[in-house]
Amino acid sequence: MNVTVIGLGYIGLPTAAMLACAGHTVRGFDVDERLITDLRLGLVSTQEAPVRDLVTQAIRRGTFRAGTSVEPSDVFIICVPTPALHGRPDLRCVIDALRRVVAVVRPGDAIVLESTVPPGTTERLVTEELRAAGIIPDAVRVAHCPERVIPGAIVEELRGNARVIGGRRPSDAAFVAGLYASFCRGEILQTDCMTAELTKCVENTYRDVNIAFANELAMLAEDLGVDVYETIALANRHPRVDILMPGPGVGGHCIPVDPHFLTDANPFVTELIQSARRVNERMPHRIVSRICARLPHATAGSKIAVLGAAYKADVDDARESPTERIVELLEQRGFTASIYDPLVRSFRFPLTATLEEALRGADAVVLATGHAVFRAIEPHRAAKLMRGTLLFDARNALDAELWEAAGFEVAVLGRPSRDRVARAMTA
Ligand code: SAJ
Repeated sequence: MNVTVIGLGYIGLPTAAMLACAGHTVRGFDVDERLITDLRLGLVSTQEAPVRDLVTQAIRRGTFRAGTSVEPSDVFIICVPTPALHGRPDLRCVIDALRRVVAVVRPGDAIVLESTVPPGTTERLVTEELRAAGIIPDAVRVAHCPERVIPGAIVEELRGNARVIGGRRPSDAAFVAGLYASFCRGEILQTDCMTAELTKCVENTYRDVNIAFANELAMLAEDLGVDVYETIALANRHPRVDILMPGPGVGGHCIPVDPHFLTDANPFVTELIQSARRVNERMPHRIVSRICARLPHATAGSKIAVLGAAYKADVDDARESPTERIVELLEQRGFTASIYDPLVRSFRFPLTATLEEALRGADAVVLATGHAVFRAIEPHRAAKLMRGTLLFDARNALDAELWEAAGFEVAVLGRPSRDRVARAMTA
């Protein structure tokens, strides 16, 4: 088939390449002209090696071309961002993409929306845009096929994950299912548009609520003087319990956003979802309060080294990263934050060029992202560079004993301090 993929970001680009390698003729469109120029030159700038390899392969085969306009095609797949603006879904990119599609769409073509949207959006927007262009909506096939891949394992999950395809009519879902079956080895589950939209939002909201539960347990465990990681590990040995891990908050462009699509649909019946959001949003406060409690003699301008700007381990993406809020709160309290992340290229706050620069003269160091490179830091070297001796590990990712042996006072989110444990045991 001739397929056009609109939006060549972390989902659209690998999807386009996957289809091109499966034998389709694929054209990619993006509003970012520099990205198009780079792709035409064969330059693929993504940190995930399998994505780079796949896109390079598709370009070499000649079945994938990037362009600056949307041209006629059998299928149009829209993979553009749908952020939340002040807690409400911002659908401007989807509308812009749809307008480009309806300008060239022909009867019998299919429009597939992969972007996460609030329930009811696909049918409503596509119908509105087709009508506005004078096209009878029923003449076009329409489906919502939410992306489900996790950054860090995109290619593997694109191939292997089950897909949910919601069609406006069962025949629309069946048509699109045929296309996705050409590269997806996972099960392809067909339903209607609204169910597919709700399912996607539910998946990410489930994760947000589960992490909020873990974060609440971390705070409770600290107060009780118990190690939350041991507790979660033991509870997860129950065959029907699966609690996620606490952390400094929930980042990324999906999980902190998608629950709003549900709460916005009905604020009165989504109290649990709203509470979970609040718990996760407050985690940076908890971390900064614990750091401040440990640095009672810190003066204005005391330096805190923050390791990690990415929203999670081993990715280069810093969107909605909890580090942003941690830095804001540290600065509000008069600290100077020096942030180091060797994977991230652009961040709201300046990043130091080296680890040494971040640590030199610091009164404390906070681990905000569990990158593998941070686990390789030599604590003795860090101790020599720093002025203070506090390590706050918000990811439970570092070897506390090793850091303590190098003279650090180690505080871990969800773990009581060791002196507190000792006091409790002698009481
Ligand atoms: N996090 C925790 N504790 C955990 C797991 C994650 O605090 O136990 C934090 C991470 O540090 C990060 C945030 O949650 O800040 C989100 O990370 P993630 O790895 O849970 O998810 P994403 O945002 O990278 O990808 C999610 C995935 N959704 C689900 O697993 C249900 C992915 O499959 C979706 O395709 C993606 O959102 C999306 O684009 O919607």
